[in-house]
Amino acid sequence: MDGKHLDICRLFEIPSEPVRLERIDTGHIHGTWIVETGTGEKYLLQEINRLVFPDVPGLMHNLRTVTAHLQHKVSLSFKLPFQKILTLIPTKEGTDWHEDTDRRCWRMYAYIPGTQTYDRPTDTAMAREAGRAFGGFISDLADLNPATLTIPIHRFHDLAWRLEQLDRAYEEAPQQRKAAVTEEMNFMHERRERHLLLDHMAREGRLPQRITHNDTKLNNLLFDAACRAVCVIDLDTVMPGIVHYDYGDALRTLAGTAPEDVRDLDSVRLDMELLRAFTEGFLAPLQGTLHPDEKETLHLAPAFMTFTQAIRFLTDHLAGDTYYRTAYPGHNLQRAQVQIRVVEEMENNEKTIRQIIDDLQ
Ligand code: GN1
Ligand code: MG
Repeated sequence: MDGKHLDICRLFEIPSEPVRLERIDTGHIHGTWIVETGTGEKYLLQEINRLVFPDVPGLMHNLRTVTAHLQHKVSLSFKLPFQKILTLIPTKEGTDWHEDTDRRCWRMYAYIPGTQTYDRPTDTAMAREAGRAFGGFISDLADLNPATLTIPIHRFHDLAWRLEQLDRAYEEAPQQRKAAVTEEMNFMHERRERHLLLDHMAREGRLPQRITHNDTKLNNLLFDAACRAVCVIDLDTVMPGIVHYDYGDALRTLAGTAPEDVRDLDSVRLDMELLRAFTEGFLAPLQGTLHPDEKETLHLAPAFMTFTQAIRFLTDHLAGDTYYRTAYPGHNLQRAQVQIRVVEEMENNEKTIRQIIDDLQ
């Protein structure tokens, strides 16, 4: 057991002595531990990845602002009784995070008992619930002024910039790595114009800016035993964006039939029933909110977001795996190859996706 982590836990406002820690590794960015106290309560300790989030005060300001806004919705009974909001536990000094002598930053959350995360949906009911939760998240934040938030990561879903980053990483990569990604690089360059369309529209202000979550993978939702989506987590990238980011990124992990890093690329397919169920759930809370231009272009979002993610994984592979946590050499390349397969499936099914969206209007 790591004494240092328990010492950190003691700095937070928890009613009894922390005694046990268990690391969980579902996220690719921060370090996360479940903390158990002598009296059996649980908390989540997180070390903030400062390479990814250098502006910790800005990040924590966003978290505080967004969770307070959502909590206000609960107090007005705008939420269903089982729905929970991520809750920060302050330090004993009353701050939202602790910076230690090594400049490492730590924060703590209340643990929501009886819940778990899933990397893949078990059925269409779960996909529909996920849709409802992420669509509801955008709708709950529609009356929060975007100007109250800082931008935690600039150009996060900016495809043109991601493509530049990819080209730079490729130029700077060792020859051997370059040679091994010829097929993937060709794929990215063949497809870039097609996917830049949505990027251009967002940049030119032709699509409304909303507060979006921006990291809507399925495992950023907590589900209870009845498979209801209880809580939206991982709020670090909440910032102004377009609805396409959340719709598209969610389908990347929700509608593919295999994990994000599966070895067998032939197992990667798109499950249109999961996609339909997610879309139903997502659009319901946004009924009456979306602009016709958003509805007209939403079908482009799944391939756009998956393409952007493929580029990010490939860039990190070329740059020597400095961003995403990896479990083995080539892990990011594997992830990029899976995303490429998903993009192909999404492109091939673009008409059907459009039909599904249209049928739900
Ligand atoms: C990261 O933190 P996590 O694992 O939920 C990443 C997302 C990617 C995702 C890919 C801040 O999310 O943008 O889509 O990995 N978060 C950040 O699985 O870069
Ligand atoms: Mg996460």
